[in-house]
Amino acid sequence: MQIEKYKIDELNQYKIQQHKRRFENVAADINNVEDILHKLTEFQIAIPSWALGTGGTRFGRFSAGGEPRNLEEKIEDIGLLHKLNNSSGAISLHIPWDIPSNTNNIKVLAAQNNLRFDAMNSNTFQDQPDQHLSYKFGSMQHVNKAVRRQAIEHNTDVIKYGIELGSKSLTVWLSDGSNFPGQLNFRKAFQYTLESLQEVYNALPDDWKMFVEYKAYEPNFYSTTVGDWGQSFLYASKLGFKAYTLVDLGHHLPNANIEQIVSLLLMEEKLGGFHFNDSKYGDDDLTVGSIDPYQLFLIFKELAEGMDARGMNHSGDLAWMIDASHNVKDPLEDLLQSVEAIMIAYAQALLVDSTALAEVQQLNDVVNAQEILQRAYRTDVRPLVAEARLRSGAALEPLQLLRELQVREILIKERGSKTISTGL
Ligand code: RM4
Ligand code: MN
Ligand code: MN
Repeated sequence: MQIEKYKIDELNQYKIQQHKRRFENVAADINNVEDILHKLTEFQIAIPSWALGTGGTRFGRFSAGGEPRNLEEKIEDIGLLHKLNNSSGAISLHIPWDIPSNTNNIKVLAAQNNLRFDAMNSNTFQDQPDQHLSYKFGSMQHVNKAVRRQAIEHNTDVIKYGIELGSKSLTVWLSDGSNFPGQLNFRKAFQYTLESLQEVYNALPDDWKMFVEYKAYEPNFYSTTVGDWGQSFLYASKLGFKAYTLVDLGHHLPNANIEQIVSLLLMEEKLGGFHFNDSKYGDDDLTVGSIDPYQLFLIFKELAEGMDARGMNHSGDLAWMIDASHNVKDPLEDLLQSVEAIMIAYAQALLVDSTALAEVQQLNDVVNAQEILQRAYRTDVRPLVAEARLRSGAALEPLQLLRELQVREILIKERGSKTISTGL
């Protein structure tokens, strides 16, 4: 399915008066509005190839129908999203779920949809049907050298696919750990993992980055070998300058201060990228911003300020990705909501008066510090985000247009109602 540009323009035209009123209202109080709009237009968030099928949990999965049957259809889906919002111009692939059958065709298709290839993701947390040795007791940490070798080779294969596609980074998330006390020697598990990661690191092209993603628990419940940002930071530091920590918002213990973690990782030049989602309890994989939008804003405030302090480019210098987050929602609708929530938090962060904040911090004026943050957070920035979209030819209201164009109904007609996508 394709969305013709004139359909976007038609609905925009219908909404334009209302939009202009709202935009002018908020823009009147912002002196660097053009700069903010430029940053919003530039900002791109990668869509994961494994989040386009209907989600659910390991207990059940309730398909909405029309799920993409292959990588080509996944790219088509992301192309639709990008056409609607002009903010999701990249795809992040999970291997072996999405091995391209013909790399050249895939590259052409991605280019036609204005998409680039973001980080490649490896998978040593599941056993594949044709796999020789099992990952039941871990992969890179495994006591058996042959299992570690298999995991290393899988990762170097993923790098090869990525090179062919033009990706520039590898995300390694390991489910390695233990379920019971005594099961593992922690130091050995760390050393084996480090040695294995080092071999993968050595296979990276010069202009690639490697992201070491941490997770507090699940599927292992007693210990996790890359369990928190401290451990990830340790691996990344020992590996070298191409290795970074990746923060997945669902991978912390309850009430962790993620914005502080982000701030310090940025200071140490070890923050590589993000997986956005939201959670109430653990790795719930809920839509980013659906549970705690204030936390998302606080994270973005640290990101914007920390990146500015180091002269970094907001859009290109970190890898911005969404992780699976749709659960019972239509995945395309969920992804539009996710991107919108990220753009809103980013726009709010750009509104923070950082000079005034630094001054009141120096005076220990706690009350005004809160006022400054919440003034930005409570500004309705949706018209700014919409204006950035309008200027780049995308839809003023992507979600509404998706429904009006009956995208899901058309995809069901094209692909059938019983299709199942690869992924979790
Ligand atoms: C993990 C982690 C990884 C993702 C898998 C599917 O919990 O978030 O980033 O690749 O799930
Ligand atoms: Mn993740
Ligand atoms: Mn996760």
